[in-house]
Amino acid sequence: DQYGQKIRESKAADQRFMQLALSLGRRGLGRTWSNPAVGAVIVKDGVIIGRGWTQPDGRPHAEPEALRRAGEAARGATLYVTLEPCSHFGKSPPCVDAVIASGIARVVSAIEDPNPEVAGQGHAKLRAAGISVDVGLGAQEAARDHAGHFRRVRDKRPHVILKLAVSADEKIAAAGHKPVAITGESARTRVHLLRAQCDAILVGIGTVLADDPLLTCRLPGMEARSPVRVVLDRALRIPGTSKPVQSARQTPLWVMTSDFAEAPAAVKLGAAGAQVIRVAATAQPPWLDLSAVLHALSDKGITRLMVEGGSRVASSFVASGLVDEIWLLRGPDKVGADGIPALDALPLSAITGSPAFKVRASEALGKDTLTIYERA
Ligand code: AOF
Ligand code: ZN
Repeated sequence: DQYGQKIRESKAADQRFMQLALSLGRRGLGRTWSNPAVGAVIVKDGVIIGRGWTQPDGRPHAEPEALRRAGEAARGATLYVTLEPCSHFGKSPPCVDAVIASGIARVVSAIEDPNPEVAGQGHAKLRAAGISVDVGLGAQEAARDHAGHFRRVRDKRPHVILKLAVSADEKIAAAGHKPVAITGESARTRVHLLRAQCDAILVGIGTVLADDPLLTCRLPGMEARSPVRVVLDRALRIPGTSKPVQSARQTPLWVMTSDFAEAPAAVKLGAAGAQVIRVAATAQPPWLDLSAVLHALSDKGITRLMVEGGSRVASSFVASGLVDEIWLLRGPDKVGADGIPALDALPLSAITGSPAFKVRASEALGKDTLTIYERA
């Protein structure tokens, strides 16, 4: 009937506007830490009158951005937002106060904010002010987009994304690190885009010594979106002449080391613009306590961490159970039996055959395939 038709139409409209809010929110991924990247859309009589997303460095928040654009027209309108509006005085005043003052009549919110300062109080305050509040539309996608924030709030560590590019015979490099192409151009583009959407990128000192990678995002126009570069370097072996150190004044470089590392080396790195962070050492590879590394990064505000290698670091992360998401790129060619295995001590089936992970998505990128795994 006509009434049922109306309900279906308004549900479809809610879904459309929430999808838009989610995609606006994603614009901020990698540049809002320690804040989550939230999106907001304000709609009146089926027309979008304001859009907003969390701004670089985390403020303003998404809601005041959208409200500012909607202006007076917000009165009686619906706000779609990808995270519960905040109710606390942080570095910004509470978004719920701005929403209430604007005269918004209805709020469609994707998911509750687990931050103990908010944790349902945002929704409750809106309801107490007479605003109609629906929670849960787009929750699954929002939970993915805010995975870094949720992980940091709940477990005091970042969301960890392991990226692996392997040949047809499951190697990540040729013997002796001789240069060899594993994956092609569109895979490279996707990886650089992922770098831009992460707060920090981590490699082991072995990778720096072997490849001297710059670890920045080098997509045209997106250079400024490079993540913080993190190097695990127990004995502070990173050369002052390496690309990461040479570029430390343009793109942050954090060198994670142990208490045993010599002070003069740390002072030199500091003088070059890098930050030296000391964490607990371990008696076995990877020689630094990975939980302590992640805890230290979370303390500094990192919510989304990409782990890019090498083989030792990747296998230590997998073995430690600290990996939340894996981007596995497979190229078409073989490297040969003497190549460097993807996961040092572990077979690749520690990921692909593990009940701990399930495939979220898979796609072809030129001659390569990308499979994204998430926790099962
Ligand atoms: C929102 N909208 O766009 C974001 C929110 O220190 P503050 O004031 O920036 O508050 C930080 C907290 O606010 C953060 O930990 C998270 O719980 C929430 N982020 N909230 O209403 C937003 N980014
Ligand atoms: Zn807020």
